[in-house]
Amino acid sequence: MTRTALITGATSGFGAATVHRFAQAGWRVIATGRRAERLQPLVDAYGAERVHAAVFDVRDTAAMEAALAALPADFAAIDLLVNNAGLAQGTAPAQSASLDDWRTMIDTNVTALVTLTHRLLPQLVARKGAIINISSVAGVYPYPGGNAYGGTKAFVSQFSLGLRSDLHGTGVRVTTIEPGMAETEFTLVRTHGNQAASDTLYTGANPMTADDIAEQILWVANLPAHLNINRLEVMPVSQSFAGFQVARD
Ligand code: NDP
Ligand code: 8X3
Repeated sequence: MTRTALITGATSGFGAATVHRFAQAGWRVIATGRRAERLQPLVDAYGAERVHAAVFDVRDTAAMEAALAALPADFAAIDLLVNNAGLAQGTAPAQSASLDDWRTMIDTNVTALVTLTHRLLPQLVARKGAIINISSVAGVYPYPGGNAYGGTKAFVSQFSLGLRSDLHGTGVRVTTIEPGMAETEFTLVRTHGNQAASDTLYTGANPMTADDIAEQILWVANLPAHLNINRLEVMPVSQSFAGFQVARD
């Protein structure tokens, strides 16, 4: 039986790579994002019977509802929700960070994620489906400038574990993937469009790729129904941990 996945943030990075991987593996995919011109090529590549583009801002609940109501019949029964849409904005210390940036991250990474999850839970329970939430190592290990972004991702990881508890006995699987550094548009967005900063971060660092993460998402989704990966933390070999810092008088 063909399964259907709804993948948010499919216009770029992990989400776009995941659409390719799932469509190639025979899934039906609902690909979402704001940039319609990035979604149409996915439909063109695999056909409208394999990929459906749903254009909406995840923070706009009415638009989200309208997109779900407009799903073609073949895409209406969702087996897997991949909550991937998200962003970091800013790297400044908390005391000089932009409150607008913080609110954008919370609205996108937290509020929109729980809204879509809440909306789809009844059918995921009915279908014994699965949820894969994209968190980050930034939600596990603090680093300077990670402040609100790390906070949103800590929420995603803990919310996922809470879902596991509440969904006990339903057969619904919930996984958090917590990636470290991967080269996507992530840093371009985080720096409000500074391509040079993005290039500097990734050059020579052998970061993970979007395909690396897409492969893990597909692996998790294809595991036997009696197995649940609770959390999967993954980094490039080139990235590890720094120590505690001490401020002296
Ligand atoms: P990209 O910037 O390449 O992709 C982000 C995606 O999220 C885009 O498709 C974008 O679509 C979508 N998105 C952002 N805001 C909204 C919105 N308001 N409404 C709808 N869609 C939105 O980054 P990544 O692929 O790297 O990021 C994907 C996820 O992975 C994020 O949650 C990120 O926090 C997480 N992550 C990334 C890591 C990395 O190093 N790259 C590491 C760990 C986690 P559009 O702008 O078209 O709407
Ligand atoms: C982003 C991962 O390592 O850039 O979620 O903080 S990292």
